[in-house]
Amino acid sequence: MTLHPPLQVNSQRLLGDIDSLGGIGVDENGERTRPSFSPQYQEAVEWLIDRMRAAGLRTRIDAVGNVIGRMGPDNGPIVMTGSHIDTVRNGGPLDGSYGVLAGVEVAHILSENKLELAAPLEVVAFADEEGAYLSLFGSRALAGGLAAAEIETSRNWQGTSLFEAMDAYGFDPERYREAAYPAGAIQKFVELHIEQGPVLDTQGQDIGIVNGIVGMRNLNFRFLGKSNHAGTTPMDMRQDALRAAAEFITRAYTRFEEEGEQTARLTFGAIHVKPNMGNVIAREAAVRLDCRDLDDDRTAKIVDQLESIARQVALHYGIDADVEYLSHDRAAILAPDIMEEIGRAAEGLGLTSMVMPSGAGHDTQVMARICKAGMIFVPSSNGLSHHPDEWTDPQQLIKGANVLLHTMASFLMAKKMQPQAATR
Ligand code: HGY
Ligand code: MN
Ligand code: MN
Repeated sequence: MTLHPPLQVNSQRLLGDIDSLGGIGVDENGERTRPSFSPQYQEAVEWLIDRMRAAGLRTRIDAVGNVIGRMGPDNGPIVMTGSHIDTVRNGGPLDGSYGVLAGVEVAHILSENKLELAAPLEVVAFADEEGAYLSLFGSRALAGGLAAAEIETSRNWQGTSLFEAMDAYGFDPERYREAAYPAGAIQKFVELHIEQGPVLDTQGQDIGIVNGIVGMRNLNFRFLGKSNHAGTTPMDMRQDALRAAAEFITRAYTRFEEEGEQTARLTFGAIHVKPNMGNVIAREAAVRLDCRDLDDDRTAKIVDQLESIARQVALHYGIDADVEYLSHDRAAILAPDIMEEIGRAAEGLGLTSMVMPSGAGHDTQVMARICKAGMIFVPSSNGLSHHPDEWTDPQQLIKGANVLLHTMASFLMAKKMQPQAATR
């Protein structure tokens, strides 16, 4: 539904906010790294709370660190938008932050125009979306169903558990269940996000209307051999964990290509070696697997195949191997009526759009378990993301934010009021 004259976000304010938040957590090497439960993240949270309050939102931080801004009626099922402000290591300025700040801007416009809301609006920055400790942690806590063991066992690469990180940051990890919303409390959730892939950019489309989000399985394959001297140990008398891990990775990709998987994605993005010294045969090599597809059965089949390859390789090199299941976020199909509303908003604003799946994981796939959920994409230049050069044309960012504004307004408006045009 579009309003006349059409509401518009304040471009200068939104782009300024994106720039300001993008400057938080940038180290002396110019790298932006803002994992949840870190001092850099805390600085971003404090900045965000100020911006939320300036937009007329009442703010709170829940039991697991989700930052929540609210306006409108005290009761009634909530219309929610949001994303995340944590980043990957050396990440870009838009992944997550764009959706949170566009949500704050929506609130700002609604309050500036004194629009009467039929339902409460909440804008959320979810904790640890990137999974420094546990993938999609904040939305999983908010949606409910998180097991205490997941908080105790999930660790970052340095070995700090989520439990320890929360505790050190000032939260009581035992109280994580308090973050869960009661069933039915949220009626709709919409997330605005950069696509993080090349489709919209190459197809020249303004808006992506997301119909599904891939499921993600994260595992740790550990190869356990024996350290020894690099010079004196004959080649046929070694238990070399790193050589086994290298062969495992190669055979995994070979099998994946032989199977001709088209929609699935396989990534070994990280490896930890002990003792990690050039003149010592590795006693341990842990490789991190990220496997995705819209079809959860397909990723289950792929993981089974990789587990049998790991066992064969370990046998061949006379070493042990084990697998740690880190997280499994199920694929999500998004709500057709929210997709329709996004399409109407884009059309009303004279923008081109296309329906597409998301190859990236998002909090929306968790929220889809408890309410009607939708996602709006804008193009990523050259499809680049999880990279400091992640970039989207500012005009595209504004178009996406206006589509979010109109989509949210259509869900929130009590009656079709004639607001004055917002200030630019
Ligand atoms: O990994 C992802 O897909 C998301 O950016 N956390
Ligand atoms: Mn993201
Ligand atoms: Mn990301």
